[in-house]
Amino acid sequence: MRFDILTIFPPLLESPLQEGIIRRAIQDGKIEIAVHNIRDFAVDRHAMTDDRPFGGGEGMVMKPEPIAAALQHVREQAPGGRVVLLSPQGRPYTQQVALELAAVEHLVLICGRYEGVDERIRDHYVDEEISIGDYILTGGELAALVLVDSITRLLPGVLGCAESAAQDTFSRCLLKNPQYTRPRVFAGHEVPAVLVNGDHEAIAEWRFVAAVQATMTRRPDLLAGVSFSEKEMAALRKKGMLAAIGEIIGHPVAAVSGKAGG
Ligand code: 9D3
Repeated sequence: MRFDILTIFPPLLESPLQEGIIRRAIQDGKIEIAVHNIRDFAVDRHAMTDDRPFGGGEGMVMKPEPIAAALQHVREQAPGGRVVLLSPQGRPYTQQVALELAAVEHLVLICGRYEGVDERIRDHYVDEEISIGDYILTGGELAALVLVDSITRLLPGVLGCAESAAQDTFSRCLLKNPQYTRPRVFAGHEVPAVLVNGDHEAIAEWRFVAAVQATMTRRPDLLAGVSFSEKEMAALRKKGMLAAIGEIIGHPVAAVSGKAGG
């Protein structure tokens, strides 16, 4: 998958894209990321990328020509590509949207700044507009990083185990179970015994139950649409959790045949 990112602050994007799973995905050729400085495509001799709004009003607006020229440059390098404008007015970004975008071969991400971009860019160059949440950022750069990060980890072969993203508890609306690493006893605090006794069946059940527990306490709203296999239901019932979830969602938990247990 190819990402082209248009920004007036390329350094904001550099180091986050040079570490960890993203770095490895680039090295392995799973993704390609090109960051383009919109200022390089400015049309006047002062390389201005913003200007005052017609009709007056607060702040500055990003000029259309540099963005259009940067998009033109990207198209010359790689035609096609879905053009996404990161903006507070956009469609809310969710795991569902990440899955949708992970199926696209080429994404072009435009990072807005100031009060926004000239409406004609939105009207004639942008395929969709995305917001990463209801809070105010100083620009679209961090949002672009959120998209690159969440999409990249969904691509085949990017995570260590190819299946690990598909089996993610999050893709079925559960939070992750708590994680532990060595040492087994840290400052007198022990790792749950089940995780170190080598019973893989028991470990799988513990992880599942712990994920549901975390979700019940921290994000009970996520349980609204959840369903469990018979095996999972049995594990929850044993802990008295099935009834508790029923209380939270307002109706008995539904069993689903398709989901593998554990
Ligand atoms: C204080 C300025 N606001 C007037 C009510 C409008 C505004 C313009 C530009 C607010 C934020 C921004 C910059 N933000 C983004 O470009 C952005 C963003 C965000 O702020 N929140 C969540 N997702 C995104 S994606 C891009």
